[in-house]
Amino acid sequence: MAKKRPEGIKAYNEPAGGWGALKAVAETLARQQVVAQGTATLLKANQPEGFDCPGCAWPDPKHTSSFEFCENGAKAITWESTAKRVSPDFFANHTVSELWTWTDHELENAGRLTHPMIYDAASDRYQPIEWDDAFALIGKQLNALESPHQAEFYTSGRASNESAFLYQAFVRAFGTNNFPDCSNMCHEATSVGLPESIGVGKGTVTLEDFDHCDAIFSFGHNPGTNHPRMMTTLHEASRRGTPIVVFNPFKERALEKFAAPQDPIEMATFSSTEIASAYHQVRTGGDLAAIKGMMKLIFERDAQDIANGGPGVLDLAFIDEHTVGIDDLRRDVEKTSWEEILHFSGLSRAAIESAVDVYLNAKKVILCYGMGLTQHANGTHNVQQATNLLMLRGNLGREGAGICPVRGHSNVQGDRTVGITEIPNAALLDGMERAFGFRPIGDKGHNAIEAIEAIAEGRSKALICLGGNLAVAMSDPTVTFAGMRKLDLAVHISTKLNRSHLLTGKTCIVLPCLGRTDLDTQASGPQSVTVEDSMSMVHASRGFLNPPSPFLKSEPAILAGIAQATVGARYGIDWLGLIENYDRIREKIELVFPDFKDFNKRVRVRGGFRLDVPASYREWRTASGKANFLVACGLDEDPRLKDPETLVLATMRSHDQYNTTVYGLDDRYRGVFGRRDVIFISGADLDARGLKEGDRIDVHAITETGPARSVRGYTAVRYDLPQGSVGGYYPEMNAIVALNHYDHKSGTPAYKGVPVKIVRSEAA
Ligand SMILES: Nc1nc2c(c(=O)[nH]1)N[C@H]1C(S)=C(S)[C@@H](COP(=O)(O)OP(=O)(O)OC[C@H]3O[C@@H](n4cnc5c(=O)[nH]c(N)nc54)[C@H](O)[C@@H]3O)O[C@H]1N2
Ligand SMILES: Nc1nc2c(c(=O)[nH]1)N[C@H]1C(S)=C(S)[C@@H](COP(=O)(O)OP(=O)(O)OC[C@H]3O[C@@H](n4cnc5c(=O)[nH]c(N)nc54)[C@H](O)[C@@H]3O)O[C@H]1N2
Ligand SMILES: [Mo]
Repeated sequence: MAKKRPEGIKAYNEPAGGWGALKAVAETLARQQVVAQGTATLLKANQPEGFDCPGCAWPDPKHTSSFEFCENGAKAITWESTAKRVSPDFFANHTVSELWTWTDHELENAGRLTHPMIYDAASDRYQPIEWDDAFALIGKQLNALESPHQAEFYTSGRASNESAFLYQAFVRAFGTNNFPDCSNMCHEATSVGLPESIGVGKGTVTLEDFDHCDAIFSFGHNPGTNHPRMMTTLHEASRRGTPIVVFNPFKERALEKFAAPQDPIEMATFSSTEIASAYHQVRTGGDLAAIKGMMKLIFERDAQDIANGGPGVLDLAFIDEHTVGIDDLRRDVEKTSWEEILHFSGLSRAAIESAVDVYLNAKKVILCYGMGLTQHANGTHNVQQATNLLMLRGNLGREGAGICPVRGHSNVQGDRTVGITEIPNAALLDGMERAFGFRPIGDKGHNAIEAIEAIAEGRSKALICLGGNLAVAMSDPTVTFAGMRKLDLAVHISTKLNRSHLLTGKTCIVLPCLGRTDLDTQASGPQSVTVEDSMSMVHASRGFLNPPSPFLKSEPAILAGIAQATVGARYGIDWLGLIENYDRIREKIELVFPDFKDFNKRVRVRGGFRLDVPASYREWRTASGKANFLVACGLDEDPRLKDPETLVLATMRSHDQYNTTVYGLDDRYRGVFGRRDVIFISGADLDARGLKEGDRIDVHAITETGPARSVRGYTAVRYDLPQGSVGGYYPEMNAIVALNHYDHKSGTPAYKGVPVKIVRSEAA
């Protein structure tokens, strides 16, 4: 007889996508009380005349105007176009202390913010404030700081190019480079790692390359949930017979089996397509070992082939002409023992051999990756070793081949392109001088972790957030929350209420803004904004819904208001004039970044245009002028993992959330319904601890310094995982991620590599 499973836990045997996805969308529409115009909204997502879906950064297929169905895109859109409202009445009815007791889901589910609000400590409530008064107060307080470096300016990746550019111009005119950014918590290992390897911090492939590749390698991303439109690409590739080799400790359902909702036959016949041709359940943090193992074999096969009179298996022409460093890489890989490789990767030698077979059989390989590679203490090394693997066979800068970091937020890549960076280079400073007539300072500013450290230590006293939910997204809520409560000034430009808004310091202001789907009308009429997707395509996005309240402003309008009140006429910048017509902002973008030549013209062409990615045509903007094979010594991500009692926890997204936005409590593809208080753990690890599925457990972070960090009373869910690897949901699990647990090359928090101990709950 089957054992009874814990409440809400059952195996999900359906393919991903399919009817389950359609049903989920229907339920979401009902839950969000989406008004009639909202349903039509879905049809305008990612259309040439429509808006860019705020769901993810996967590119749109060229020349299509057919509707691309995406369950999680639909959730993101309906969540924004909901009929629910958070009005001044709402705040009058709920104190901040009361709201604090609400869940993250309940806070955002209350609806769209409708008025600018300011916190009143005496009544413990947010109260309405006029826009101009809010701007004046913000300007006054920013100018009262001893130094501009006492302020932090956070960006979340939904901001359009226009708002991000205006923001950085304002902050640089104000006088600091403190630009913590959600990208710092996400693909920073890419932004730091790839320039060292190939001279550009972006992916090299286009969507069309997927039509031409003959193998796809996928490391550490979950497209069925986080980039559902990527499933169309993988589904097509699989049907063409292209092998798809997956490395992931979790058997993500969509990577196993997918039914395309746009495929009438699969829908009508309840059939589906196998996606992964091979699924390697690498140990969490074991990718470096797996990739080095692959490279070790490739060198061995090369030597064998040459010994047998063959030409070898490396692309010597590419290596000679385009790269440096292969000898150092070969030495490092040769001295890495198989014993270590198998131990750290958790894979068998046969598995690694089979991956190499696929790799060597393919002439054109694309390697995709996500947070499973970047959010580790050695995240930058992971990215660079993956790049080495491609370079050995010249799988860069030619059709059907290349590296494909799968980005997060819909415009996280664009925000960086247009100047959100704490380390401005000379080109940016020159460009700013050209466009605005002043040269910003070049000192390094704060990234996300440094910003929180500065806030926690009281060195930074003001925080402006352009979107996002920094407090909840960041590691270590104990330190982060306490720091944010000490701020003299916190300003949140947001669409919805979230926990960061409730960390009220002295002055705390929430400014409601338009979202992607809303019509944005300025003095010259309706405006479009632009975004850049994961493959460097820039295109326009225009919302069309009536804004949720007449009191909302667009992000650029809010930023111009703050800039005007803070830096005013300093440097003679006409902030308010710039927003009358966003073409004017784009003209400035073009002046700063020559890559945006003829921006206003090119963005009006259907489908937009691609920004220059020199590595995609084999031009290497590195110090050596070549692509660099880089060495990462050792395989051990974290010495604390040596202890056999220690498990490594990956904190991940469920199928029903967008980062800190929790839409609902189901994680359908992983078979979890109506709850999030679970830890996924292998049968072997349960047995080793005398535990069984359903037991209540406590998870303790292993820390040498600082306070003990634990989450308690979670339910153990037996899961097909490599021994030693466990998983839990973000953001809840941030409670056990120390602030100083990050990749020291890039500053990316190691959210996927948290050393923990798991014991029977004391609360049981
Ligand atoms: N619906 C929805 N869409 C989203 C988001 C969302 O929250 N919801 N978030 C957006 C953002 S900002 C981002 S950055 C992306 C995130 O998209 P993903 O990169 O897919 O992020 P995660 O869900 O955190 O985890 C990815 C995968 O990494 C695997 N993994 C964990 N540790 C390891 C490891 O050590 N090695 C390997 N090989 N795999 C590992 C996990 O099993 C999981 O399948 O999605 C974007 N799109
Ligand atoms: N443990 C753990 N922590 C993680 C991660 C992880 O995998 N594990 N992932 C990390 C990653 S990859 C990322 S990107 C960060 C995400 O960090 P953030 O980007 O800071 O967080 P989000 O949850 O995306 O932000 C949600 C809020 O954005 C606001 N918002 C939504 N749309 C708009 C808009 O159009 N304009 C404006 N101004 N505001 C808007 C809403 O008010 C909403 O409450 O979290 C990181 N934290
Ligand atoms: Mo992200």
